[in-house]
Amino acid sequence: MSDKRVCSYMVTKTKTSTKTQSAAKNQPMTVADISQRIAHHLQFTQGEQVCADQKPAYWRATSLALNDIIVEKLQSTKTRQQQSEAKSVNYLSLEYLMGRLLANNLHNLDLYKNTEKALKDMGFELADLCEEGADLALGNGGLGRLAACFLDSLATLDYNAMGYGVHYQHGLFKQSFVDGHQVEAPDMWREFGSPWEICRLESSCTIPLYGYVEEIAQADGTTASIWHAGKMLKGVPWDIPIVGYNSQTVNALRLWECRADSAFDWEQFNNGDYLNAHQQQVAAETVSKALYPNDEHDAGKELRFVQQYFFSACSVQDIIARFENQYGALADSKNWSLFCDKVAIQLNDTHPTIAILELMRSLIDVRNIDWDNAWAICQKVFAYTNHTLLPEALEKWSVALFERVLPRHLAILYRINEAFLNNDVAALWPNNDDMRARLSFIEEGHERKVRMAHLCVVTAHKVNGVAQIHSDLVKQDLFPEFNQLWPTKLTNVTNGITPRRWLKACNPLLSNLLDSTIKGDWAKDLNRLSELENFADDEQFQQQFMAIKHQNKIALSKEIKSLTGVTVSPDAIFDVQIKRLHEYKRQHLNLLHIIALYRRLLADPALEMQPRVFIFGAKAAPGYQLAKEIIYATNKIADKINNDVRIQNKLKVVFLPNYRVSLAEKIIPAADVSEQISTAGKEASGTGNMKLALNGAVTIGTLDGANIEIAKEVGDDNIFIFGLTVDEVKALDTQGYNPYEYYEKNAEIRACLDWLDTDYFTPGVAGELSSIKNCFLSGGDPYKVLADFQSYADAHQALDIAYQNKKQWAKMAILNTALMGKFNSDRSIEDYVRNIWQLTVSN
Ligand code: 26Q
Repeated sequence: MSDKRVCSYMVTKTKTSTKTQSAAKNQPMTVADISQRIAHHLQFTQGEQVCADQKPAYWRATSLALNDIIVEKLQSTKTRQQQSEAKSVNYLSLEYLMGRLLANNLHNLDLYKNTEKALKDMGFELADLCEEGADLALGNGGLGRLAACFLDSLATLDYNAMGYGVHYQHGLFKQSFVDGHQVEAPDMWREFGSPWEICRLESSCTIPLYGYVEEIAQADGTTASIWHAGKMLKGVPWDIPIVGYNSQTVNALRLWECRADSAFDWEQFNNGDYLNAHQQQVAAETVSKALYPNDEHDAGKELRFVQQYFFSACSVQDIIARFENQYGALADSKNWSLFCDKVAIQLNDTHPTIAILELMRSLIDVRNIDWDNAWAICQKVFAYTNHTLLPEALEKWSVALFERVLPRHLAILYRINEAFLNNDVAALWPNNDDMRARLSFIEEGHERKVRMAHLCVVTAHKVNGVAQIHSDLVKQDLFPEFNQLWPTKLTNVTNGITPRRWLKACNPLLSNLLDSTIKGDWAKDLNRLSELENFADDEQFQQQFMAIKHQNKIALSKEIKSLTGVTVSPDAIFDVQIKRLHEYKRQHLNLLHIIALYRRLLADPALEMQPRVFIFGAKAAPGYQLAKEIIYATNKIADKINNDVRIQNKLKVVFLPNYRVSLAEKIIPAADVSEQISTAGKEASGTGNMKLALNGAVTIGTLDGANIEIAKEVGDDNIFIFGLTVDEVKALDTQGYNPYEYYEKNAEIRACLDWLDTDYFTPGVAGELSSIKNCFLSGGDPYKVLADFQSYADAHQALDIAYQNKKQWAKMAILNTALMGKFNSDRSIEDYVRNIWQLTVSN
């Protein structure tokens, strides 16, 4: 690893002619500086071609020009961080949902306005150019977007941080609808390269796997383990700079691309087996080829296991190399404890768990550190975040697979497990085989499996949930025995979102109003928004606030028209449910209620009701049949409703295709109502709930995840809470839940479900939507949709009445924006820093 070589390369690079006066003096860039830099890239990088659509070229030139500035700052950050010797946090995540970078990087560097001017002189609208690049969609949903928000906050707060991830060739699939069905196409985010990436070839690493372990007796009576790997992979890092907002810092997101190890294959090549050597290359590249599109569900595939290991091993090797580069060899015993003082590693769910075993292996086998010291280091360095209680999402890998791919790691895992069972478990529960079996890393049975979460909890010095209720349930229901063993280990860090992307950049009209109303920089200190409380009753402010909402709704209406062909009125209530498609998130509860409203309108066309547009955005995992059927049903029902003249445009339903970060940025500023309707106890936190409320949408939601904390912040008058609580759901389960009872007793539920058996929504094909009815009835309705239906419908009625009172609604919307300060991801990061990572600022 030679990071020093990287430095010298960068120094020469900054001496090129593009470096301008203001950059050298660290002053804000002038419009002329920016124009000059863009022109430079148009001429030399793009090679100035005349073509009809020049937008892509200008987008690229602008991005490259900005990246030059960013890379200079990245280098000065690295120098400063090394000099300060500040502890660093390494965030290990298989997913990062970054979205587009141009607008955010410009805002964070305070270059947006000047770049806008520079481009205007060249005949372009910056806002248009910002729509050009593909989203970086290297993630599925909440967990990946959280990682992206955290990187923004870490850089904004001047912490020394590195994000580690996978350089997937294809991110999350692109979604379209064909006759209402979801169709997936590969994402090609870097088909022609990305202007934001820097390939760090000199920091590449080699990763062994497969093969066997040889035990060799040592003179001192111990045994040494030598792993003879059967295959080698090469990890090539690509860095994406992460620009802090109004801060000193540019950190990096380091993404690993998998290649075949050329040295390894050279022999084969020399032996004349050229094609086979090529085959190796192709096989290796599949490891980082594509993101697994499952969320909340364990895929259980060998390639996914190899992907997780490859990523974890590259990251651990890199962390050690960076440490040794700065502080000297880890094999030197005085540096062991220093490592713990300088390095924190956060595991984003159990996906990177193998990093624990890889660090143990590196310390013991490669650096000759003894077991006890290696274990002590791991326990001090690692912490783990849990994002789910759903049993199907808890990762388990077959022991046979583990043994074949990572024989040495499995041996280490066994030894950690033995020590844990014989020391910790035996001390609290002596001679208790039942407890041993429950807590063991190995689940016995027909196929023996490794419980990844158990290794995480035993190793980590802190384990956190992502909202208070979720963390309480992690303690009570998921890991009660671990909580008994180590009462201070399990803790909470409530999630947050970056106000830079989710207000400043995506909602410029509201941002301007806030700038002119609030003292200080609310985008850095979001609690300042509470000053708005003083304006919540101010009629003039209410009008300004709601006029902006209306403008944003007009813009979204145009987008809806162009994406779906459906005309919607910006005067209607925009009611939004945007998130991955999952039974537990209950898009089908929303749909059932839409069917009920439609029936009511048909029965009484004069029904007093505010016109409403229901807006959905959701991708279903390609293998998740029922989720795909819910999408299909929604599209079919939408079709019928949108074309039914009898209901006089009082109801519209649109399912926007290809929901992703950049689409969220258009929907969220235009939302009046935020649907957060998961079965209580199932949604760990949610973060869309925070984004929508921050932009002045009023929540209709259950007492689940962060909704509970949102309700506490905004107060009961400014949120519509409905449905069973966690305790009531548990009681219903104990008593035995019978969805047929609701079907039989509630005439509206019965009529709506029976309607799905007809061909009303699918002309000529009766029964096409019966699967939806069946999931409520014969399927047992595991997520209690029918039990919550009436309460949900009542809450919607209350919401409809509240919306009729323009002033009351404006006040609610303003207070939602005003009281979201807590959900700044900067606050989450400060919680992690204080309670888990113990970092100091490096500026
Ligand atoms: C596991 C094994 C194999 C393949 C895929 C997976 C996998 C991938 C992604 C399992 C789970 C996920 C993602 C989970 C997720 O996004 N959870 C969400 O995390 C958010 C951030 O904490 C919370 O706000 C949401 O409540 C939670 O659902």
